[in-house]
Amino acid sequence: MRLRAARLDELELPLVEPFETSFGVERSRRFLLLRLESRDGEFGYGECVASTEPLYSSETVESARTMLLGHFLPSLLRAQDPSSTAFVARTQRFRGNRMAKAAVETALLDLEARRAGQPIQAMLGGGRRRIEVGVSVGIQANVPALVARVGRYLEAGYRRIKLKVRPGWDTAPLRAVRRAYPDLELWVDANQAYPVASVERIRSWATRYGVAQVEQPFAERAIRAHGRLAAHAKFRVCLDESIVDRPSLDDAIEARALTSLNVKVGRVGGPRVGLALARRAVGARIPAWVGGMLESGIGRAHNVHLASLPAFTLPADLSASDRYYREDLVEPPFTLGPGSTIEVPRGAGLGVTVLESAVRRARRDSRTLRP
Ligand code: OSB
Ligand code: MG
Repeated sequence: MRLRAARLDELELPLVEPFETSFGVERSRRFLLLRLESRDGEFGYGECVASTEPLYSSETVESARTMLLGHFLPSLLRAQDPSSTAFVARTQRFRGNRMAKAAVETALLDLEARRAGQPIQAMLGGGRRRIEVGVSVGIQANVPALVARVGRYLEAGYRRIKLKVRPGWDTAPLRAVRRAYPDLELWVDANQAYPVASVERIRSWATRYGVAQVEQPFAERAIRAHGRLAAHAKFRVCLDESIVDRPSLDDAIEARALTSLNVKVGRVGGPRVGLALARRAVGARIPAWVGGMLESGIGRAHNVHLASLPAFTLPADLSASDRYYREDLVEPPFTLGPGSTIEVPRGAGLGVTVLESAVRRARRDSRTLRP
């Protein structure tokens, strides 16, 4: 396979409603979209999940653009072997920049799968036809608004709800949601917002309100504090930001700091590493699941294929298109099916059609590199 072009677009898509976390509020998502084209006329898309500001991780749209245009894409276009596995091997020695790397690996994987006439799922080893999903609910203006928001997601068919929490938005929202929906499977995610001194307080409210999983309450380097919370807990302790590679996962497992693993393709630097981490966790009897970063239908399709592999057993943070964007970039849009599931597309590559007209409408900038 030879490459003909790499197009890097910057897009902006307005969210259907603002998404507030302990990091702040997002009203629209600005992100990079990579389109690779082979000489034989096939193409592949990859989405970069780096956001405008370095809040979730140190990467940003600007840092990823610099690395992609200045390093990863020129070397890919020059490479003797432009395959996704060779790309991963060549860029392993470069530190960090995992979201930028993941954008390239996913685009190559889509391209390779299309050329092979197979869904990405099959290229990764094969998996389920449908995946179980939940929904991540941002911090709302007040508690009644949250209860109403959760109610609408339950009516839409979501069976697992993840509430974003932070100090000052935890006990009152949880009490109200639990009172309104006594049997609901409830997870929380704090995105590192709590000081490590709050282990006992978190344990107390998470137990009282029947929270099944507490995600990343402490700073990404605070592995021991997560271990203290996980000890004797009635709920799972999930790590997200803390786990970026194999050594960080091995150390966290040894410290008994996690009882659930959130795998995000961007955070760990690509789907193959993500799959290897999930398998490592499962080997230690820690369940894994696929997290999301408010991706468009393109990044979400990649996530859906990954989440269909047998290593992933807990419901993913991958919701229907209409939970994120009024006009998604793919056709057909993702919809919620029976049992809180999303169907894995069956066609070659991503298995969904990328709407170039929608990409053009959302485009703010575009650069094309050639060999
Ligand atoms: O921590 O899981 C997170 C979105 C942006 C940054 C961090 C996170 C999230 C989500 C979104 O929870 C989940 C989704 O894409 O549905
Ligand atoms: Mg998280």
